[in-house]
Amino acid sequence: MSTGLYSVKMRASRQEGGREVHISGAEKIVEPDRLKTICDQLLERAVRHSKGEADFINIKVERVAAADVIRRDALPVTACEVATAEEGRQKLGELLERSGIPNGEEILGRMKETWGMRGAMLLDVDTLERLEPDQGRGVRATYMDVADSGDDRSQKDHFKEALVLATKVASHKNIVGEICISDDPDYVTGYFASKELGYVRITKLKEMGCPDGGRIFLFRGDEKEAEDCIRYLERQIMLVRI
Ligand code: PML
Repeated sequence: MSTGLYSVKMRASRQEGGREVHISGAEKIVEPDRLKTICDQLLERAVRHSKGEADFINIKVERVAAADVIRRDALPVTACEVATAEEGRQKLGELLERSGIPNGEEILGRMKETWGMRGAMLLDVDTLERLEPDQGRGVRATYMDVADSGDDRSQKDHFKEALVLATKVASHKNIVGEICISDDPDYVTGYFASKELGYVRITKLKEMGCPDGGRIFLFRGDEKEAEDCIRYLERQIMLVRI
């Protein structure tokens, strides 16, 4: 029996007025016998997206050694119902405070720098310095999936994909929290996540129809730890038990 797995990544975009507009992206880690089905499903997702037609679709398949994969339980999930985006933002401020993160208002004000970035901002919570080597791109948390492969994977599941990503991100020792607002105009639920507070869903963080969204990974540590954290976020392979 083969012990290898495959990482499959899909990315779809369109050129608009000389710039690349992101349409859809997803990734999976799959057993060899599911590789073709998953590629078909991701292709299907790329060509039928509410953000319109793609003119560039990339599907990248890489073999990964089973020994390089680590497994973690998902963060515990709680939900916080709010009536307005303003109330949601206040909730984020409270969660930052409860996490011992200073400068909450300033950090929330930095969210707008993430609009349109492919990756996340990696922010030193004490100095408020951005730590990504390429600030236009940000840091991409990648090489992760749900541990159980019996799922129907043909539809995007914002919650499940975000929980997997948040679990991987929060598992690094120097990450003290994460803030996420979806960039999907039809999806207003976002979250705060950390080792201590788990994954806290906030039901409204923006107005319906608004395309602005992004992520900030909140970091505390030194320069060498920042390098290790970026390597971990971008390269470590993780399967998350949900
Ligand atoms: C995204 O669009 O990628 C972010 C999804 C956030 C999911 C929030 C949730 O439903 O818990």
